[in-house]
Amino acid sequence: MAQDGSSPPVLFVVGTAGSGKSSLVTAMQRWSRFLEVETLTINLDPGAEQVHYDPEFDVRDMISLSDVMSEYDLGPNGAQILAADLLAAQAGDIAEQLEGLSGDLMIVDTPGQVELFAFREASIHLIEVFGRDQAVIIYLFDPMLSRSPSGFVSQMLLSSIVEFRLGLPCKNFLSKVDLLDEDELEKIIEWSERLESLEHALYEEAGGQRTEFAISQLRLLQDFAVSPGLTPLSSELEEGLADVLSFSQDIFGGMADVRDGFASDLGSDTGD
Ligand SMILES: Nc1nc2c(ncn2[C@@H]2O[C@H](COP(=O)(O)OP(=O)(O)OP(=O)(O)O)[C@@H](O)[C@H]2O)c(=O)[nH]1
Ligand SMILES: [Mg+2]
Repeated sequence: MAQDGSSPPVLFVVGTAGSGKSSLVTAMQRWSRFLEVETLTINLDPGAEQVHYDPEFDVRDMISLSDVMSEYDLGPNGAQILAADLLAAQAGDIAEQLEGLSGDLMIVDTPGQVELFAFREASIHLIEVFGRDQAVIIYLFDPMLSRSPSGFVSQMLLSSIVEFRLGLPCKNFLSKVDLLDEDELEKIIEWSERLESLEHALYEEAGGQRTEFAISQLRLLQDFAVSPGLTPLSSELEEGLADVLSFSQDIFGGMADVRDGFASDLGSDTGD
């Protein structure tokens, strides 16, 4: 997009398969309409069967996964990888299509499997097309995986790998919190805030095996995190959406119109 300062912040929604990426994009579009905030939605997942938002740009208009599968005789995973590379080769066309778009915020749905977005060189090119200087990662933790200490730690590490690989500011959200009971939610949030409690839980679960390694990694990561901790999110209940918005505001400032509309609708509940 244009690098003249007029481009809106770009939020790349990333997370493991089924973590709730597309639902968050849908919820953000619906919620921000209500606030009269112009949110542009983008689908970068060529494998999406259907999306429930109304995308300003949809990769499926450029690349069809089923065509790639039949044309190159590939299975779904191979086709996804090739589709990502074919897409990057059309970066110029994408840039042209994005050029005409203006809004307050752009939210980008990424391919189902996290490695397709995080590890393919093509994604780095796409991030440049969208504008690296105003981009952030919204990283979604799967709630079911987060219930065990080892599953939680694995997602912390994965999120930091994604942040390192893509080189963008990142904030972690615990997705679909409406599926967790209150005690589970409290426990997971405490793990994200107090490493000692996570360490204790890991010892209990794994009997000390691998625990020290994991905790020392997390301690280091915590020292460098742009935005530490884990924020509850439910696209279903529209909970935590304000925190998604305020993260990008914290990083990029500005968006005065968005902030005003948001504050007047929500009173003091700015989700901080
Ligand atoms: N209860 C509940 N279910 C949710 C929420 N968000 C998403 N889901 C459900 O979780 C499933 C996966 O959601 P998606 O939004 O498709 O997740 P995704 O990360 O885009 O999935 P892939 O692109 O296939 O990897 C769907 O059945 C959604 O309805 C939520 O906040 N609460
Ligand atoms: Mg999806």
